[in-house]
Amino acid sequence: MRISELTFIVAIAGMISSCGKTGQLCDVNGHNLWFHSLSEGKAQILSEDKSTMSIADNEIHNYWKGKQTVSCLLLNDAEPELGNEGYRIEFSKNDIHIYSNTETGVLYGVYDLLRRQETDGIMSDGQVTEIPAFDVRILNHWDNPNLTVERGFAGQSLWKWEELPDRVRPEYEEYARANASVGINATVLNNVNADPCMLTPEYLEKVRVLADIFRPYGIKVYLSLNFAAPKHLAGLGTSDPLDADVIRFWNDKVAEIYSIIPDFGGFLVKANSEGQSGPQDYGRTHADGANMIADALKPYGGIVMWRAFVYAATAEDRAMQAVDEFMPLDGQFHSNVIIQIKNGPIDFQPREPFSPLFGQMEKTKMMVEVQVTQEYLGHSNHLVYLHPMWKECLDSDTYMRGEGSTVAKVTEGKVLKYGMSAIAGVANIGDSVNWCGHHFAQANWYAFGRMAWNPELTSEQIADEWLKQTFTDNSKFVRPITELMLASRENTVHYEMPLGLHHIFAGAGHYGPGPWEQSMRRDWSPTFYHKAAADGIGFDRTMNGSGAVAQYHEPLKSLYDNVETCPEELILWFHHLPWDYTMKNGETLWNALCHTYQHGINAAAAYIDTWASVRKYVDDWRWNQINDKLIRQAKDALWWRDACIGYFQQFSGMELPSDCSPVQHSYDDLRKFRLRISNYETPAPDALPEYGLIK
Ligand code: GCV
Repeated sequence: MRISELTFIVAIAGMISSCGKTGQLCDVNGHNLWFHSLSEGKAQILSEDKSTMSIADNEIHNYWKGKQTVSCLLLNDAEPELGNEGYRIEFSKNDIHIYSNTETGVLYGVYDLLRRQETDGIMSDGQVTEIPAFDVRILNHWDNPNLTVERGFAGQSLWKWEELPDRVRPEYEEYARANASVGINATVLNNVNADPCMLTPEYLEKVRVLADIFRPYGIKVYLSLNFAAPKHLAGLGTSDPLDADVIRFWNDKVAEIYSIIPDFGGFLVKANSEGQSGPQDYGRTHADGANMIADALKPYGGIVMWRAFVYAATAEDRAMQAVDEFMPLDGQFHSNVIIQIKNGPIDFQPREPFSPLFGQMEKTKMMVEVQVTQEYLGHSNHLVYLHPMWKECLDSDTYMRGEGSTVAKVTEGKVLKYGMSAIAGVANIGDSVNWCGHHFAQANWYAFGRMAWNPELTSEQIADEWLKQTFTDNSKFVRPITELMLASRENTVHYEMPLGLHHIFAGAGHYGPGPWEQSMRRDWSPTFYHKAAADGIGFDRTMNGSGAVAQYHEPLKSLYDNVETCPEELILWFHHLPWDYTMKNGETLWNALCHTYQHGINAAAAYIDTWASVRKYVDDWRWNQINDKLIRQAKDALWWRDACIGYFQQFSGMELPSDCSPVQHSYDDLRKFRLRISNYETPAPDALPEYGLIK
C-alpha cells in the first residue's frame, strides 16, 4: 500500500456512556437526531478547528467507546478505486484503520465506524469497503426567502436569511454534520419555485456563509434559479435563452457566484411548470434553456439539474406528459445537464408506478427525485417510513436494455455509461426543535442519505440502524417498531388511496380526502383521476384508454395493459373497472376497496397499542409526542375511509361488507368540513391541528 500522507488520530476509549446502550431513559426533545445514543441527549458542537480532519478527529475523540485504537490514513489518491469519497475500514483486535483518498472519505469512514458502534457492527477482524452509488446525493429545500417552506411541515425555514450573514446559528453546522453522517454531499437551499432575489449579491453573501460552514462536511451548495432572472435582476426585455444579452447575463452571474463560492455545485431548474417561466415562453425548448445555463457553468465544473415535472391543463393524461415532452429532446442536452425526474409520473402519490421516462431516454443523463417531506402522506402528523416506497421505484425494472435495467442502475449510470450520477430528496427539515415535525420523520431524512449512498440497503436494515441510534438498541423496542415502520407506507396507501387510486386530496393542502372535489383545472381535480361513476372506477390508461401503458417497455406494457396481469395494487391506476369486477381472491372490486380501507384503519389504530407496549423504552417527551400523533393518525385514517367509501358508495350503490366497521362520519359532514391543516405552508411546529371547519 502506498500511503503518501499519514494522519494519525488516537482514540480515547470509553469516554461516553449512552442512554441507548444502557437502557437509561433520558428526556430529550429529538434535536439530536440519530446521534441520540452517542451524545446522551446533549447538543454537541464539535471542534473550534473546522478542517475536515479535525472534525473527524473530534468525532472519534468524543464518541468512540471501543478498546481499539482508531487511526485515519489519508491515501491522497494512492487507491484510485476508492474514488473521491470511498473509504475502507480495517478491523483487528487492537486497531482500527480508516483509509480514504480524501478527507471527506475519512469523515464518512468515521461516521460509519460510529454507526457500527451503536448498531453492533464492529468486527474483531476483517474489512469493509464503501463507495457511494451516486456522485451527487442532494437535498432539495423548498424554502423561500420569507422563511416559509413550500410543503414544509416542520416549522419555518432553517435558513434565517434576515440574520445572515452576520448571525450564524449552530443549527447550520448541526445540519451539515447530520447530512455528512449519512453521506449526503449536496444541498439546494431554495425553493424550485424560485425567487430571483436568491441570485442577488446580497443573498449570495448569505449563501457564502452557509457554503463555508458546509464545506468541511463535504457538502456543496446549489441554488434553484428563476429562469426569468435576466428580466427581474438585470431589467432585460427578455429571458430568451438564445438572446446574446441573456447569455451574457448568465455567464456574468455564474462568474460572480464562483468568485464568492468557488466550489458552487450548480443550479436546479423548474421551468415551464406550474406557472414558472422557462424557455418555452420564447418558443425555445427545454434543451435550449438547460444548455444555455449548462454552458455558463461548464468552465467551473458546475451542473444543471433540469426538472421533468411538466404538465399542461389541456393534456388528456398528465401521467404521459414528461415522456411526450422530453423524449423528442433525447440526445440534445449538454454533458453537464441531468434531467431530474420524480419517482412517479404524476406527483409523489403514496403509490405510483415508476416514471416511464426512466426507461426511455437513452442519450440523456437522468436522476430520481423523491419527496422526503410528506406532502401526500399525512404531513408531519402521520408516521410513514418512506424508504419502502423509494426502493420500490429504484428496484423497478425499466427493461431499457433488457431485464435488469432497474431505475437504480439506469440512474447510477450502469446501464448507459453516464460519467455523472445523482439522486435528490425534497427535504422535510425546518426550524422545529426536532427538525422534521414528527420524530419518526427523521427516519426519512436518514433513509434518504443511506439510500443515496447505497440503494441496495434494505428498508429493514435502515430502519433497524436508525432506531438503535435514535432510541435504544433493546430488541424489545427495535423489533416491534421496525415492523411497524416497515408496514407503515403500505398501510397509508390502504387508508388513503388503495388499489391504484391517486390524487384524491382536498384542496391545495394535500392533507385530507376530497374525492368529490373539482378544481378549476381538471388535472388538479380528484374526480379527473378516480373517474368514479355508475359504471365503475379508475383511470383507463390501457391501449383502449389514454395509452399511457405504451410508454413502458415490454413486458410491462402488456402486463399493465391486461387487467388479468396488472398488479392489483395498481389496478385502478391503469384500468377503469366495474364495481362488481372480480378480483383475484374472488371478491368484488367494491368489497376489495372496502376491505383495503378497513385494513388501513385497523393498522393505524393498532400503532397506538404497539406504541403503548414499548412505553418503558422511550423517554416521556418523545413517547408522548409520538403517541399524540398516532392518535391523530388513527382518526385521520378513519376520516379518509369514511370520506372515500361514503363518496364512492353513491355510485356503486353497494353496501359495506359486514366485516367492515360502520362509517362514523356523515357524508354531509365530510363534504362540509375538511381535515384542518392550519396552513398551506409551515403550520406551527409541534401543533396538533384539531378537526375543524374549513369550508
Ligand atoms: C414546489 C407539487 C407540489 C408543489 C411543488 C411541485 C413541484 O405540485 O404541490 O408545491 O412546487 O409539486 O414539485 O414543483
